[in-house]
Amino acid sequence: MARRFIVCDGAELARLWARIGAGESEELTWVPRDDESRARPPGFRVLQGGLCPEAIAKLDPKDGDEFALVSEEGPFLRSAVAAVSATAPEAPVLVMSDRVDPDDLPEHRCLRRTGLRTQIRDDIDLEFSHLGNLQRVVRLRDLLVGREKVGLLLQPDPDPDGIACAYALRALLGRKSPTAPLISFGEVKRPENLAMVRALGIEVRTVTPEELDEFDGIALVDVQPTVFGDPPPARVLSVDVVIDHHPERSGYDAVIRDIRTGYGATATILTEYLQAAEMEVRPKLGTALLYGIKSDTQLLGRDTSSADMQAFAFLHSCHSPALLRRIERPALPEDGLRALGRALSKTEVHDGIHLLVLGRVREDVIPQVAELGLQAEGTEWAIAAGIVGSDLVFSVRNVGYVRAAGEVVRGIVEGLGVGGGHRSMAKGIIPVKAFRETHGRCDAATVRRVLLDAFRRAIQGDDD
Ligand SMILES: [Mn+2]
Repeated sequence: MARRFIVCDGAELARLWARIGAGESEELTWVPRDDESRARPPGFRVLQGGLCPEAIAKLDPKDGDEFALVSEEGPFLRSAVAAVSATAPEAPVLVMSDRVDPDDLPEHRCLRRTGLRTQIRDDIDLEFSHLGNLQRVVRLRDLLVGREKVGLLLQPDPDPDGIACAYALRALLGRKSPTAPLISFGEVKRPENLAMVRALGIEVRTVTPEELDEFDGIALVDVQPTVFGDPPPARVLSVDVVIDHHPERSGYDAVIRDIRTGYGATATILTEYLQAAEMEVRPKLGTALLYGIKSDTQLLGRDTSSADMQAFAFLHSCHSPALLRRIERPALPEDGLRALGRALSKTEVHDGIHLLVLGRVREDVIPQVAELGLQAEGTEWAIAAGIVGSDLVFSVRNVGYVRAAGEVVRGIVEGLGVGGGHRSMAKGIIPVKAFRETHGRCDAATVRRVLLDAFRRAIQGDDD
């Protein structure tokens, strides 16, 4: 087995190392300072002959062995690096020092510097941050333990972040849906949100403000009371819990309030709670939280903090890839596939624009077709359009280095319908009636011609 030679400067650092506990393959040596007695730190032996190539040679370093040099003193570290280089030029060197700059060390091809104390310090700070989260969990549980029925209130048209958070909070409180239902003033509508509640088997109940009276506890996640109207229903202005990452609002009371505006998702806060409370995160919950973070941050792009990254990494190890796939790629219905087939038979990519007109389809087919359209060779913009109810709905995807999709779509629907989105994905809705009034008809050929024209103009700017 390859060995690690640890060379400590003085008894204090050697004792610190001994207290932390040496690794199995570590050979511990120390160089006593002039003023130090030779009282041997446990497990350590003196580096015979001091810091010189001969002393290092006596350790008999072999191929694959490594060195750690532990000191806060430049002269010590410079001699140590030089001595190792002279004896074992190929051996990697880890310098552990909080004070000495790597630039002040002799040239070495395989040398890393890290702080010994800062290493431990970082871990201590992390533990205190866990402790703070544990305290929040304890308070949450204390506050709600005696309540009969706690409503977990989400924003209207609840999104994956909110749904995942309520689901996690319910687990943290040790409750099931009868005593802690997910509730909202508006139903889950967007296809991707519906796909999530279906795949996870989570129920979100739509309630009226009056129905809040049946709850003797209310917790808001991923939302704050003042979002619910102007003025909001009186009952939500005084609640038990608010956990959110949106900008902090005033004008309401909450016994417990945890708002972290620097976070990309509220699911990150709940993930930290689960970690702090050392709760087992089952695949369903792990997948819900992972998807919550993924969708709120556009896969760790927009507004992502390092806390989101860490929560995501943790959740990645306990989520179910199959379940995530089912949420993100809902099964396409047969008639949707046939509509896609007809649209593909007319596929053309013009000026980087790939437009697929589907006719009447289920709404969730449209974004999936737009995704697919982006794969066509030469495509910078993919648009899938279809009729849903009495609306013309279109989804837009782009390659990411062109104009922002949301901006383009807002320009196109202006005066006709609604639209918006982000850098690389967007959605527009135009009532068929409004489309007909402006363009005469709303058949596939007209939709194709009008959308292509509009996108060309919007993407290329106003040079025609
Ligand atoms: Mn959110």
